[in-house]
Amino acid sequence: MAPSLLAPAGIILLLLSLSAAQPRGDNIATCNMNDGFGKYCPTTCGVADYLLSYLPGVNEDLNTMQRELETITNLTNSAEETISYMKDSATSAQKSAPADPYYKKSSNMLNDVFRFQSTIVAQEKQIQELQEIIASNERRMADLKTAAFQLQQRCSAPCRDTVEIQPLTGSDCQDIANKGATKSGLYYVKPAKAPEKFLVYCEIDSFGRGFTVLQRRRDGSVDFSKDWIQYREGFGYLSPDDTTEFWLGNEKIHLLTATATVPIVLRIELVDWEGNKKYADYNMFRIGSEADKYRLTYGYYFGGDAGDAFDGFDFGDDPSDKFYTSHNGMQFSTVDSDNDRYDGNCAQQDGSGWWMNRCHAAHLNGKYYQGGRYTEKDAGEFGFDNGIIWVTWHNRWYSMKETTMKIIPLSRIAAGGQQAGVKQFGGFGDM
Ligand SMILES: [Ca+2]
Repeated sequence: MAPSLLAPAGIILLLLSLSAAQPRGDNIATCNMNDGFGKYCPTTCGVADYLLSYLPGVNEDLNTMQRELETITNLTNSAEETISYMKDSATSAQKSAPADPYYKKSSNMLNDVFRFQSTIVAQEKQIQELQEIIASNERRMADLKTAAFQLQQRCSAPCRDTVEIQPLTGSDCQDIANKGATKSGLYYVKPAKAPEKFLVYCEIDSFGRGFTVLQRRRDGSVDFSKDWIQYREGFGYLSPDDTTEFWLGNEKIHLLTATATVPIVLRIELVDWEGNKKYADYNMFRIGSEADKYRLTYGYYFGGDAGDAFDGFDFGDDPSDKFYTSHNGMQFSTVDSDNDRYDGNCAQQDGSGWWMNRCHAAHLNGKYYQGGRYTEKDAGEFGFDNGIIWVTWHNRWYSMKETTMKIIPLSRIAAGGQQAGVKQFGGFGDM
């Protein structure tokens, strides 16, 4: 009897733990920062991350319930067998009860029968209890499924009610600006060969230039140590007021650049920990397809005051330093996809995703170091975790405070003159 009582106790504990877990899903309605969704719209991987974080727990709970139910079924079967046996015994005892000479024996047998009958009643009661527990478990599982379904529905349209998305759309932000948009914010774009529209942050300035923003680092609030799929799909948060960190996603960057019919300029903007701002422009910027591991190519360094770090840097260790730290033509690497020119895996060493060579002189997805300074002591799981690098500016291992990667058609970059571009850049960060 004892083991059969232990099992329901275990189930009750399990149910308690499930009911305790359930309200976590309900918090998503408010999308609060502490519950995985951040302040604004998560990118695809933000939602996936959140759901995936629940998956192991839910799977384990379901497996545990399954096991408990099997145990109960076994116990029920064995109880039924016992009852059946008891009934048979009682019947045969009654049948075999002879007349007077065997009165005493018969009486004993009858007592046995009564005892068996009371046992049967007790067993039946227990079976009923077990059946109630099963029914309750089934109800809980149904509730859990409903909750999971609601969670999925919420995640499919995250936070739209709290985020202002501009109505104009276009192939990119310049297209949207050309249609008359004057306000920076979140817009849907659909490049020529994109299967569906997707959300981007458009930085639209007073010259009518519409930059499509690919990457933002601001405060280290988003972990850039992500895998291939996350870098492909994008991660972090897009915000209408440009306050959050994100990687737009390699597939989207590919669609925005590779299918463009005009030359595209990549503008990189950097802010150091003293508040100084610099930039670098690359013309004919293009990211290849996933089949080509999102290879980075550009035509030439188009200017800027931050220096041409994409061209590599002579660190003074080896004559081939510059060659092996250049980035033009490099494929994208992540912790789980090594496409670099190094024996090891640069992305794994740095815990990031980037167009690694062997390894880099520019690395804007590196680890975020508050204050910008770091040393060999800042070793990660696999080695020396490099910071956010644009080595041609500070000429040493210095990690940036803020970075932006954004694109615009070449024909518009100089609208209002290159000086205007610099002036515009001076305002970045206060928007
Ligand atoms: Ca390698």
